[in-house]
Amino acid sequence: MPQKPIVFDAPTPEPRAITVEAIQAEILERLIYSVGKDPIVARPHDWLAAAILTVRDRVMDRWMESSRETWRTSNKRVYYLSLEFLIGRLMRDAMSNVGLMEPMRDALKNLNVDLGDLINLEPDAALGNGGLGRLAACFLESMSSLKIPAYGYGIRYVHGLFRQEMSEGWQVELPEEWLAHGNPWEFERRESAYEVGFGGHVEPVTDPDGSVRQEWRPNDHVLAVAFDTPVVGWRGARVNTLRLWSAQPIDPILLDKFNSGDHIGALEESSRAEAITRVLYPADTTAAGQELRLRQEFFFSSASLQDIVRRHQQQYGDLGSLPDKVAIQLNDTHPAISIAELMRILVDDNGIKWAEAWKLCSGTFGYTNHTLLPEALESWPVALLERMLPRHMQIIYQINADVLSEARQRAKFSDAQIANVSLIDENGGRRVRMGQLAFVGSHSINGVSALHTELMKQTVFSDLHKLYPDRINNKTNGITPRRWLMQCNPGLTKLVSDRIGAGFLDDIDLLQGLHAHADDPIFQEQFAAVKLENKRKLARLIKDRLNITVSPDALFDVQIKRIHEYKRQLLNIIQTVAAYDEIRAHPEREYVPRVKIFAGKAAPSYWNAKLIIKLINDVARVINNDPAVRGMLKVVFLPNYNVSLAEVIVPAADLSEQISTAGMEASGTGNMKFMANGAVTIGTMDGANVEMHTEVGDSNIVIFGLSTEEVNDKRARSEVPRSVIDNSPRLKEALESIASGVFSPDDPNRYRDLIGGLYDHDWFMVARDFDAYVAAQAKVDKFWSDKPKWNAMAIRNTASVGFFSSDRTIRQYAAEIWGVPVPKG
Ligand code: GPQ
Repeated sequence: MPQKPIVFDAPTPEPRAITVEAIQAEILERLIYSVGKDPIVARPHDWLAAAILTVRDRVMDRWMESSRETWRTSNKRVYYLSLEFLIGRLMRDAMSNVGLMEPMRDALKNLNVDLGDLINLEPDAALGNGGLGRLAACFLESMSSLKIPAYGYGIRYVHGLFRQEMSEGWQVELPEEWLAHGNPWEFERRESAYEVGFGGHVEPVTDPDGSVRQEWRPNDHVLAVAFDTPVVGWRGARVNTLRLWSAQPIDPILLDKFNSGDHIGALEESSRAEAITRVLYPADTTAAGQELRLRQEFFFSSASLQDIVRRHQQQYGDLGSLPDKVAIQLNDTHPAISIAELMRILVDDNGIKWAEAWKLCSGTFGYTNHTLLPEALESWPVALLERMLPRHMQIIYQINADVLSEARQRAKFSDAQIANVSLIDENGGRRVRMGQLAFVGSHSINGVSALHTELMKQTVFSDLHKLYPDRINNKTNGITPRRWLMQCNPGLTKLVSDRIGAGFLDDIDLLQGLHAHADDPIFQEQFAAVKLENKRKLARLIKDRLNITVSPDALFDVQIKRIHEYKRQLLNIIQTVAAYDEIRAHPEREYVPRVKIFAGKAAPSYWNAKLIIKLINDVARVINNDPAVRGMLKVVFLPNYNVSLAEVIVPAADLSEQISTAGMEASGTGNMKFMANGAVTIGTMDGANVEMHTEVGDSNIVIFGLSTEEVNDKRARSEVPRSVIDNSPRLKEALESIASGVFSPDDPNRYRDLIGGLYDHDWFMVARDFDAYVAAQAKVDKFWSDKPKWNAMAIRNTASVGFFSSDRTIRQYAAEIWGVPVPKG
């Protein structure tokens, strides 16, 4: 039954005036009437809550107006489904985007509260692991800034990504408690709750007209309750909604059990349901493979689709117009089960014919692939799916039958090709491949950088690409310049505005205007002075947290990201050891003083990644305490890397390490953040580094190492790298010192196997790229020693970053995948 359409003709309220007095009064009002605290006794967290509520109030009008407009104009909506949203803090972002920074600062000052302190008190919303989740957050902000009607759908994890602490240089994981003081940003929507089913069986049902349809009868239900957070665009252009689902029991307490004295059993259902949204899986680019993870995936997919379909029917009354009014983007395969769920809703619940439903479905979905790493490609045992989602398994079989018959008949595929495109992997236990499901159920499949998209066509999806040659397309990633330039680097923002005008705040491509000033000595000095100030701030943070003194005049050489063998923190730390050996061997030579800065989390079950963290800390201890180094080299590992820490480190970096094995980093987005803030990149021809090289020009980036083809070639010939090591005395010496326990006297064998792996197979080409990396670092030293040259390079990086704005990326998604207009201005 179509519901009654909503008519929005209420007048839009006039925006309230932004004056310090008004805001001050609002903060006090919020403190007293919403937080319930007397200003005399209010604690910092009370002020934070009052401040957030004040800012939130100020975006409400825009929020409501935004959604009214979409109902009124019948514009197409975009739904971004993602298991991760790595948002970080929201207050500064929201204040800055609606122009409240200064009035809030002054109003709080009048109340004897420091805005900066409050900003730093806000916990990070760390509902993601790394690049994939942070991309989702940048995209949401850009969609609001570009006035695209959009919703983010995800999970409201009670515990986001774990907190990392160090115990004698080892990573220790502790639960993260971002909700400990409540979350003033969110609105709980009890009225937007949906039942999500699991398990049970499928029954054929005969309708009054004699037709037979399948009906899923789950035997287990949980409630998905919506929590909404406003996402404010630049200058308040639009306010979209991030809707996160929380799992709750249908019956919070089983009274029968309780009354019979089984008090624990009475709560069983409750804890089973709540387990679904309790914690974020901490593995990045590795499929979790556990049943609870599949429950998470289906839970949020089903709730989101029920919500989308309800909203669509309420406005349009039928589902035939779904692809015209709805675009659903799948952020990797984590929500890919949505394809089967939408088919179930269309065919079983709404009686739409299979072929018609399939058209609606693939017209609605788009799928973004974020990695080619085989361990990340999700697949689920058929037996598990049959048990947890029996109807979906039938639907997947039906889809597969259609695809395979098309492959045989139209494309005349061989058996090997059929095996490649099949949704069922028949090797070693039957499994459903979520990448294949996402591909066939979508009209667009995109990669996240030019190289990655090409490799997708050649590798995982080569045969699907032959079958559907116009589906794969590229959308190179981007970052929001609001958070990653304007907010995190106010000094640079002001300098650039003073020089080329403030137009770049609204049109990032105007940064190109900086090229004309790149060689101006005065501008260079000012640019360097801003960098120095940011480095001082970081140096203070390093002193506070680690009690290590670093000189802001040294070159800050930074590698911050998840710890992974393919990202090659190991290459960086081995080169650090080689530099240390050289300083000790040749005390008479001159060196460029460097601070090697590392930060990043390892997946708790990823042993080698955790060992690499320990190695960095072991090397740091030895180097930082060796008087022979005379401050030429310092090594710093900053614990608990997160968005807020990145916002301090990135503006302070001179050198950005983007040194993944070619062909393995789908895009990278940290690389873009550093570029925006005037760091020079040392990197391989991998991911979006390739496009950065094009944008900034060969002379303003330091590229080294094997190409993707060379890597593949060496792997195919499975040659052993031993001779490479034997021919590089520097590498040999560094490896032998690490392997023999120079940095781990308490456990001399600690790194034997880690280093031994480089001799045996060296899958990630650490040994084979080593000499090229050392040569590239020597080039960096040379450029750094020529200050005008370095400054010009740094300025040209900022000047060239426009292409890497997520506004550009989102415009391309809008035009080429979603078919939604982006209003001008
Ligand atoms: N990425 Cl599959 C993640 O952060 N997590 C994941 O689970 C997968 C990919 C990253 C990828 O490694 C980076 O190269 C990309 O820049 C990033 O996604 C965003 O596309």
